[in-house]
This record gives sequence, C-alpha cells and structure tokens, in this order.
Amino acid sequence: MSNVLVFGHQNPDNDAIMSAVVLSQLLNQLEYAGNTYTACCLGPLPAESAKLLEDNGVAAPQLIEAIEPAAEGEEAQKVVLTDHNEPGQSVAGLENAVIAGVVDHHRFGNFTTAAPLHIVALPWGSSCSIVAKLFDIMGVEPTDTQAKLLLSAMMTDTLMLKSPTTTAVDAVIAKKLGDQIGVDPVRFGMEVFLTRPSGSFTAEQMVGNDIKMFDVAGKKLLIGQYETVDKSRALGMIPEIREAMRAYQAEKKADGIVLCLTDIMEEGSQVLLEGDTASAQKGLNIADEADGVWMPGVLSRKKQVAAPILAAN
Ligand SMILES: [Mn+2]
Repeated sequence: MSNVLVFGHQNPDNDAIMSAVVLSQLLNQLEYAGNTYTACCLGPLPAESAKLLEDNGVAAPQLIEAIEPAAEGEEAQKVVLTDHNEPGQSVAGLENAVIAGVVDHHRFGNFTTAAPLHIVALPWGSSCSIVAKLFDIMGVEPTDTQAKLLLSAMMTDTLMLKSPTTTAVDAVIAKKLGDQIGVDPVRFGMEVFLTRPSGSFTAEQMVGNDIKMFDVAGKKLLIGQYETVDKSRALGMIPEIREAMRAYQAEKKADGIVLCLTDIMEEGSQVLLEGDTASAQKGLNIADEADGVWMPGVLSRKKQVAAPILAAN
C-alpha cells in the first residue's frame, strides 16, 4: 500500500484544487488499488477555493514544493496529476515520481511513462466535469458537498458555461449537480466568482495568479490569464502590469510572456505581450501594442490562445 499524492498544476486555479480534493476523496472511498490518496497543491489556494473548502468543512490540500528522489531501497513517490500533464506545469522533481494516473482536459505534451498508467483525458470544459463522471462510472453518488465543490470548479473553468471550451456534456453534468444541491449552476457560479477579491489584485497577482509555461518552437513562452468582471481597473494599471510581466518572465527564465486580461462580462480579452513573443504574434495574428490588443470573444486561454500559438509554430 502506498500513499499517493494527488495534485493539480502550479499556480492552482479552482479546477486544479477541486479536482485534486474531490478525486482523492473518491479514490479513498473506493480504497482504489489498495492505496491511500492525499490531496495536495503546488501553490496558495485561490480565494474562492479557500472559501468553499472552509464553508464546507473540507480540509485544504497539503502544499508541496518538490518530489525528492526515493531513498536507497525505497519506492518512488506515486502521484496522480489532475488538470495538467505537462512537466513544465507540474511539481519540481516530477521525474522522481511514478505517475500512477492523470485526469485532465488539456493537450498532452512530451508525455512518456515507464509503466502502464490510468489516464482519463477528455476535452470537456473542466477537470471536475471528468471527476463528476468518474463518480458515475464507479457507481458512487457524490455527497452534496462534493457536488458543490465540483460544480464550483466547472463554473469557474468554463466561465459560467460561456467559454468555447464548454461542451454539451458539461451542461448536462452541471445541471445534474445543480439539481442535486438545489441551485441554478450559472447563478451559483456567479456567486463563487464574486468571492474573488479582484478589486484588490496587484499587478503581480494579475500576472502570476493563473499562468502556465509552454514550449513553443524550442522557446519557453508563459501564457497568463487574469479574469475579471470589469477590465477598466486593469487597463488603468498597464505600465505596472508590464513591469510585473517582465519581472515574472525573468524569474521563470522564459523567453516571452503573454497576458490575457479577460473580461467575462464583455466577453473578450485585452492581450499584452512582453519579451520574445514572435510565436504569439504569429499564432494570434496580433502586434505588440503598448496598450495591448482587444480580442473580442477570446475567453479561453487553452483553446483560443495557447492552441493557435502552438499550431502556428
Ligand atoms: Mn481546468
């Protein structure tokens, strides 16, 4: 029997947290493969996750910084990755771990393992949609708390089912979970969203809050997203935001950085570029303009920003 660590990506969002928390609960409940499962996270909890966990009396995931190499004669640490699969977005020392499973809704990049593993990958709107489906598959009813945590992440990840990453399956699962706990999914999602203290975000928080590293044509490109219900405050902070982008890029030793200031209400993103972003300019068909470029309809980093950049390079 092993203790398996279950965690989402660096700079966790609500989907990374809730997928790890609720999936660990399900696997523990099933005593799956005879192991125990510990929900972990690779960074501080987003405000909405902290509040949801606290309000529902669920322990916060354990913060981990790195996986150390196994000591002589000991087994390597087993891990389950949720909401990500690329080493660049994962824990430091991932190469020291045995990846026992992946539950994800992102593209796969550079993924190899030494042994067979569980992979559940579906291009649905959130990893929590997949976790909800796993309850079905395993014949387990989620508790009301589990339903609430899953639904919260489905709503934040799909921007209340408006993001183009949303599928018909997400709408069906959201309705089912909403019916179970007696809420309208979109209204519930809006309440979750409004618990974010977005009015007080610093430029550094806007940059570092939700950002991922991608390998694009041999270069390291950071793509970040700051979601807000009113972009005007962020637009008034562009010089500070650009400075924070340059500092973050230097700290992470990336070649370039893209930041999407996504306005959920206006349904689009103001896109700022710093450093070497030729690949991003090509993929998005935009120029590096001082105030950024408004891209109407762009809500999904994965589908409308990262995918076209990767496809064009
Ligand atoms: Mn996700």
